[in-house]
Amino acid sequence: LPFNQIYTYHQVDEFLEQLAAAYPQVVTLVNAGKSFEGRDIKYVKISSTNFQDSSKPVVFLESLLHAREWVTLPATLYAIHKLVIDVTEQDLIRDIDWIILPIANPDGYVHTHVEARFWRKNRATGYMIGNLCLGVDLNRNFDISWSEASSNSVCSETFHGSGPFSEPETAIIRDIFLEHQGRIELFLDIHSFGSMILYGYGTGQLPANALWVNLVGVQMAQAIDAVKTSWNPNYIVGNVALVLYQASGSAMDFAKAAGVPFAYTFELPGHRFGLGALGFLVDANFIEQAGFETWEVFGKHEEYKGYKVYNIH
Ligand code: 0X9
Ligand code: ZN
Repeated sequence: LPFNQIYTYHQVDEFLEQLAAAYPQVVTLVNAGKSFEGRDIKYVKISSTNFQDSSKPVVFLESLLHAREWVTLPATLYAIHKLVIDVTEQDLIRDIDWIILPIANPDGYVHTHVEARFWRKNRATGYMIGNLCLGVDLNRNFDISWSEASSNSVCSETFHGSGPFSEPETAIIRDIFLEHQGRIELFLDIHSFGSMILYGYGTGQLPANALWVNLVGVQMAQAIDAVKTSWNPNYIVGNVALVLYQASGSAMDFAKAAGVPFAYTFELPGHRFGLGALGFLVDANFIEQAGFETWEVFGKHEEYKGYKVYNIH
């Protein structure tokens, strides 16, 4: 699978199926359930010991919770590639088990390919006003501080749904956290854009281990900045509610509440000539780069030392 283009839902699905068939010792493909429109939401478990050794920490990577943020897909696909196909850091599959969910919002993602490139939310129709306005912002639909800093209008881009986990897509992610509770040490919710590594609760509080979370975040940013393209800015690391804005019901907040000590929202870089929403467009030159530079946070983990720092929480 070359990493110089953005794959469709079906292409990703086919890739995951073929990967699981070709590497049955290492890859377990899980069909976690169906989206609102009935598409399968699949993730891979990657492990040199078939996920059995519960003393191993788990790293959970997820992309495309927001449909239009296409550049996040090569980041998770490249991680899969480096853990299964082109393994250059053996210790990463020896010491860590991985959960990687490339398309968290399949209905929205398909919609951005066939209908509306800048669609963000899922495609839930149950909230429509006549035939106006649909979709829930999945990153406002988790139960932590639900509805405190989000919209109750279905026409809003940050509509939080009728209640926590009203949407099948967020319930599926919740269940992944609960199923592996106690083992997930690091969660990256990969978004775009803005070149940011964000942590903390969406309503402004910081977790008790915030100093460590900041330290690891800074190390991750340095690892990426060391190889980034000249035209992209350096990553900014900080408290999400200060650096970006307040938001309740996010996946990152749920991760922390479910006991994940290191939870981040990544905002990958935007299109270099994209102003406003055009930042979501993908620069062909950057697709490959987006994959391998995000991978630096793991591939260069001797500097990053993420999973070693976890022992201190
Ligand atoms: O608004 C979001 O959901 C994320 N930004 S995006 O441009 N990709 O939509 C940021 C979420 C950060 N989390 C919190 N603010 N809690
Ligand atoms: Zn997003």
